[in-house]
Amino acid sequence: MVNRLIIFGPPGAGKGTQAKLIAEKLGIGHLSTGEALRNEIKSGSELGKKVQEIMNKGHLVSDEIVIEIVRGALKRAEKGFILDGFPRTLGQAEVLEGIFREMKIFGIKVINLEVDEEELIKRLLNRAKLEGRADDNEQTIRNRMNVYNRETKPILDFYSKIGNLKNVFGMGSVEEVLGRVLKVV
Ligand code: B4P
Repeated sequence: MVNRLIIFGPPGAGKGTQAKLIAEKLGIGHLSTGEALRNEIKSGSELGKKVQEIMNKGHLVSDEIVIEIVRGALKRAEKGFILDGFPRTLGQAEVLEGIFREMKIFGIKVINLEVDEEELIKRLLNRAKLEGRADDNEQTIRNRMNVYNRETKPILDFYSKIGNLKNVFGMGSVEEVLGRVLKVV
């Protein structure tokens, strides 16, 4: 089993859901940049206030902020890691490759969860009811989908060329998807 993973996919694909289960199963660290940013907001810091404004519009937080979070978390992840929500731009993917080289981290696998757009919107609207996340209203969800298609999806080509991309069908129950992911890692 590979213990250095990146989980990738559009908003609502189930990255957070699967990453948590995979991390438990493999005994590795779960690093969610979305979660780390939400914690920064909760802390009430000046940085948190800036982050909140950006996330509530469905936009991406600046690379500098997210890269610092990731660098710190990778240093602490001695038993391996699953990165969830990072990278989200080609720039972040390139910086991440540099960090991996610098920290001598090799043999990474990228899991891409494939889910229909209609199902994504349904899941996010449902999450809005359950968790009341400020970025889960219909207008923001549409913005996040556009941002994903424009800025995040091109990363798939990057990983496909490196040769470590594994596509996983992300429809069906959480357990079914987990089973498929565990098969490819
Ligand atoms: P994230 O926290 O990463 O959230 P997400 O992409 O919307 O959702 P995810 O794919 O994790 O779905 P989940 O498991 O919750 O990002 C939020 C924001 O943070 C971004 O918009 C951005 O502003 C900022 N951000 C984060 N990383 C950044 C970065 N690197 N750079 C810049 N900005 C960054 O699943 C969704 C719902 O579906 C849940 O309710 C879940 O219970 C349900 N679900 C999951 N699997 C299911 C299944 N198989 N069947 C039915 N429902 C399912």
